[in-house]
Parts: sequence; C-alpha cells; structure tokens
Amino acid sequence: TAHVRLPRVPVPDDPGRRAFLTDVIEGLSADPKRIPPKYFYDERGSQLFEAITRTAEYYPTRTETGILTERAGEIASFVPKDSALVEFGAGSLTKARILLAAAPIKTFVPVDISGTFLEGEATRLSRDVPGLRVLPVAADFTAPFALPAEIAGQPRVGFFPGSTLGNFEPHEATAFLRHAGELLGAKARMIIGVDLVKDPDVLTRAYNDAAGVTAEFNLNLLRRINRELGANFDLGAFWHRAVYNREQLRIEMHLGSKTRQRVRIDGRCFDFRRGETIHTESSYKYTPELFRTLANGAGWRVAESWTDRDKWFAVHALVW
Ligand code: AVJ
Repeated sequence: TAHVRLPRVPVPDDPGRRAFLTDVIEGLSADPKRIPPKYFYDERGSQLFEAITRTAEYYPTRTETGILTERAGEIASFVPKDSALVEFGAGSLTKARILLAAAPIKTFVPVDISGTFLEGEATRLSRDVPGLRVLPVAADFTAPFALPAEIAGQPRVGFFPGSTLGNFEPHEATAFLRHAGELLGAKARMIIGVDLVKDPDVLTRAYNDAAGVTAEFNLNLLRRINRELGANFDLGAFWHRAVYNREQLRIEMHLGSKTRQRVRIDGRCFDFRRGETIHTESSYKYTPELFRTLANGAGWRVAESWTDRDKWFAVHALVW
C-alpha cells in the first residue's frame, strides 16, 4: 500500500482544546444535553454566522446597523475624546467601523475567541483607518482577560453589539456586565445592542431561515467536534430546529437526533434517543424595562436608548 493516511491528531495538551473537550463532555453528560454556543465560532462557523446576517429572515444585524448608522452622531457624542473602544466578541468589525468613523476614538481593542479571523479583520481595519491604533486581543471574553497596557490613561468605552448578551443566562449576563464595568474601570461607558421581545413568528423565522444557513451553522458545531476532538458525529443523522420559549423570552437552538444512536468522543460514548436534542444556544430577548433592571443590577445606569421604527432592536448607552 502506497499511502497510509494518518488521522490528524490534535495537540493533546493544547489548553483551548482541553477546555473545549471538558465543556463538550460535561454538556453531553447532562440531561438535557447541551453545548455552549461560544464553540460555534471556528473559522467556518464565523463565516457561516456572517452568511446568516445576510439572510432575509435574520433581521438583528441589519436593524442594529441601521440604528448605529442613523444615530451615529448621537452615539458619538456619548464617547469621550481620545477614547479606547473595547469590543467584546468583535467578529467582522463591521459595526465598529460605523462608530470609528463617527466618534473620537484613538485606540480600538477588538476581543474575539476566533484568533485567526480576528487577526485578518484587524489588519484590514488598520489599513482602512490610518491613524487608528488597533490592538487585537485573542481571548474568550466570557473569562477574565487583561486589557493591553498601551491604553492606560485613556477613557474607556465598551462596545458589545449584536445582542451577544442574549447568549448568556440572565445571571451570567449580570455577572458579565459587572466584570466588564470592573475591567473598563472608573467612569467607563458602554454601548450595547440588545434584541427586543417581539412577535414570536418573526423570531422563529430569523433562526430557521429558508436557505438553511442557520441549520448549517448549528450542524457545523458537530463537524468542529469531530475535527478537533476526534468524535464521530454523523452530521446527516441530526436535524436543526429553533423554537421560541415564551416563558423565558428566549430562542432556543437545538440539534436533534434522527435515530437512536451512539457517538464516540475521545474514548467516551454518548447515547442519543430518537428525537433527543442537544441544546446549542439560547438567545434571550429583553424589553427595555427588563434590560434596565439587568444593567442596574450589574452596577450600570442606562443613559440613553435608541431603537428602530418597528422596535425590533435596541442600542443602549450605559454609564458605570
Ligand atoms: C451572535 C448571539 C447574536 O443569538 O442571534 C444567529 C447567534 N444564532 N443565528 C443570535 C445566532 C443563530 C446570534 N448572536
């Protein structure tokens, strides 16, 4: 035999892989099964998310971008001169570009878990905005991380668009907002985008797009587990579904098992009943009142809020 194809074995003691493996094993050992949504964003996952934002059904991105664009002047007047803008979970940087063009920002610190995607976007941004200092931080912003020493003395403004806050359980959202305030420090400000409670049909459609991009995004999590953790998920043996939970005001994404089956991950077995699901994401929606209560409970004051005509999405300005 001429070729012996060796499997690509991931570095066993890579701390990122370790944490991923631990979280996956813990989540799949639980009942109901779950996997944290932060693991969606490998390179392909980040690209699939960008594709979701271009579907007709997924309104949050274009609605928020509309608010940021139309209210750029008002939002800019909330940003102190020579600020450092710290974006949590930066992704494609499209929204930051709107603020960077309008507000007196000297330094931009995009923080994102997807290091390679972030580097590429940060390099493009530095080229496009001469005079702006870009200091990317490749980190999981849900865990403690340090700000670059270079921004010492500059006023700090947090930026957390995209309703990413909605991925946290409410108690985690409170903890995150408090930690962000402590990290940014005295007199910090924050600009945060939050998806609003609305017609369940609009919500359900947004997470079940007709072209199946969201389904691909959800299933890509299993592909990533196969590749990085050496699992044997059969992607064709799972379906995607997003449902609105009216009691908890959240969209839930699930991957359901089409059959009774067993999956192997790193020497362990996980059994699935037919129809059993893995809960892969919750996306909480907040009324302005619920958000104000949440922010106040974390030590922030809501100074201003902007929404679109349909009141589908809100951008809030917070003071620490
Ligand atoms: C990136 C968390 C804002 O919850 O709407 C999009 C992710 N999931 N479609 C969201 C997502 C399915 C998105 N956030």
